[in-house]
Amino acid sequence: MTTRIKKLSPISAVAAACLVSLSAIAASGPELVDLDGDGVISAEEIVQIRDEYKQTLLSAYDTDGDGELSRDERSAMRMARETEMLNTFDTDGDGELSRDERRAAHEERRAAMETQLDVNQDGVVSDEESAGFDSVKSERGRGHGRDHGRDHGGERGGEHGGKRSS
Ligand SMILES: [Ca+2]
Ligand SMILES: [Ca+2]
Ligand SMILES: [Ca+2]
Repeated sequence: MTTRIKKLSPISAVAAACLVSLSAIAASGPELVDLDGDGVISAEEIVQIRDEYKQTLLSAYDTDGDGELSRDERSAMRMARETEMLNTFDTDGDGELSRDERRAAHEERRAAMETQLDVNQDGVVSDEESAGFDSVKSERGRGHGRDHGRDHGGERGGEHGGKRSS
């Protein structure tokens, strides 16, 4: 007796099909890749990928080309993202995301993230594999939003000593 394992869920099929569209990019976030091929996705790699992702979004939604996203441009981006979320996860087609649908979206993203982090594809995200992501995540959790104290008073009046006799 063989059990058929149905691995291809409709959701991931749709997600894969949507990779071409920019709104899909906006909805799904950047894909994490082990850029230097050392087997782990380091915090630096994640930062770099996110920066590039921001650039992608910027070039996609910066319609007036001034190099930043205005409020209108941002809301256009958000709309595209939401539409994409609906297209992908509104499984009952009622035009909004129920709690279950949101959860499914969340799960899907988490699964995708884990697949990406599992660089050696052994089905397990090891501590090494998740370390970079974890450190970026905790950093983001802490210093979110406001730029509080850009430089914490590094050099204050440093005229000190330095007598030289030649
Ligand atoms: Ca790496
Ligand atoms: Ca729905
Ligand atoms: Ca792994």
